[in-house]
Amino acid sequence: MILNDDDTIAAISTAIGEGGIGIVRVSGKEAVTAVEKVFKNRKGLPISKRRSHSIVMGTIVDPNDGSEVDEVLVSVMRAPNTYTREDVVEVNCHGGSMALRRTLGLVIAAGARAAEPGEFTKRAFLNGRINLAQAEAVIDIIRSKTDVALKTAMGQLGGGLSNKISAVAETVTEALVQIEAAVDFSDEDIDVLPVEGLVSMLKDSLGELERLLTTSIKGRILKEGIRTAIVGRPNVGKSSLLNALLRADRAIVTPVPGTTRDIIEEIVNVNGVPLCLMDTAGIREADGEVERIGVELSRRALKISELVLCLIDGSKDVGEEDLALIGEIDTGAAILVINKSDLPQAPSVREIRLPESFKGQVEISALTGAGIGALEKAIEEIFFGGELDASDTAVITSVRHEQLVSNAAMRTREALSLLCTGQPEETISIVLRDVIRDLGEVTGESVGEDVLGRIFSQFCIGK
Ligand SMILES: Nc1nc2c(ncn2[C@@H]2O[C@H](COP(=O)(O)OP(=O)(O)OP(=O)(O)O)[C@@H](O)[C@H]2O)c(=O)[nH]1
Ligand SMILES: [Mg+2]
Repeated sequence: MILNDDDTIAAISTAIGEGGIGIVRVSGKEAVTAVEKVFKNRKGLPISKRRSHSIVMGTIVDPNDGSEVDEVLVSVMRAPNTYTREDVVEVNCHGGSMALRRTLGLVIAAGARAAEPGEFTKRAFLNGRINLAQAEAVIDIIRSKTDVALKTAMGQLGGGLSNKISAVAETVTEALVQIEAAVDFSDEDIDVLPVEGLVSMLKDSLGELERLLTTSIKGRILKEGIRTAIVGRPNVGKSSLLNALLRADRAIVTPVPGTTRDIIEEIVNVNGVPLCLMDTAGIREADGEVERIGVELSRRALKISELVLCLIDGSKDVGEEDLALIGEIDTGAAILVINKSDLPQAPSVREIRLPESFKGQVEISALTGAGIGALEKAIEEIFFGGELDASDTAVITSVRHEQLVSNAAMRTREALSLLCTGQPEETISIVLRDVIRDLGEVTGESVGEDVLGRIFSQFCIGK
């Protein structure tokens, strides 16, 4: 791997816009000297003479004309105990975009270069402070929308997943070493391959990989939330249900059928399960352009969702349109939600035949809140069998990791079958090398520039 040891990078690391403070971060060999050229402290030693991890107050001054740009606090952190393992200097400016941009411009003129997205974290990875899976966890932490997602990402940053993967890679490497040792003896017509021991090592590894793969659905859910659409005919109480689950008046509720037109999206936390909840326009033969578009959007939401909460009004007889809609929901998971249980119930509601996609049926009143708890329980039950354990830190949350682990599992299975059918050691060793390479790509031990480029380009500049 190529390491641009020599250049020093700089970027505004805080969000754009006005804020209490904003930070220009500089990392690399010239970090201290570059900042020193544009910084004047009130008293004491220049920053190059300060001890590591100290903070100095002073002013950013344009060396060209001596004009003062901002009053700042400068933190000096010397390698290797820093985010990037290089010298890092952070200039805490007043959080206006002008002060930050001018400070960054001056630091760049003084010898730094503008950092690419994720380049600080990339350096932390290249310099060996964190592995690739941990670097990816940094993006997940930034993007976390729920407590559980944050907790899972923190687990990954702490090495939860990488440790498991490395342990498997180690076992497979050990098996490979034994197999390759046998190749060296293959001329001597003696059976040196400890097949039984190898089979058990590979079986253990396969078991662990398969177990990790089972966490991937849960991992993705924890990270992104379950895409959930609330659908039903107009006026059945969809928006009221969204509000009840959110415990806030988010969507407009009126007695007029056809109130909701646009899709309203909110993240809600249901017993620790994050739902990306979509309230939709009531589905019916629409009158008018706006409503027609709304109904189209509802149908699209229905298609892309992983969970459908199909709502009917329990106080009214079930109509053709209700049945047609229920029939449409034939894939994924759905729950029939019978609303308005506070009103006298129509008997026909109990006789609905549900397609297999329906995993349950719950009676609620979005108005009084009755049954909302039971609905939440039903949702948790569908996705986690009622046992959501967010404390498991070895969870696969990214598609990239899932593909690599799945490939590794497939190749391990193949190696096992080659081993059991007495195939040549050379063939088995090729397959095992693939397994080790795939696992190494998760943690970044064997990974190309292109993969790195793709991963770090998802970061924001300054991270
Ligand atoms: N009695 C009773 N009324 C309810 C209940 N839930 C909703 N309503 C009423 O039903 C009417 C429609 O509620 P909404 O939540 O706007 O229904 P919607 O399905 O979003 O309607 P559209 O957006 O028009 O498709 C309102 O007057 C609500 O107050 C309930 O559980 N019990
Ligand atoms: Mg509505």
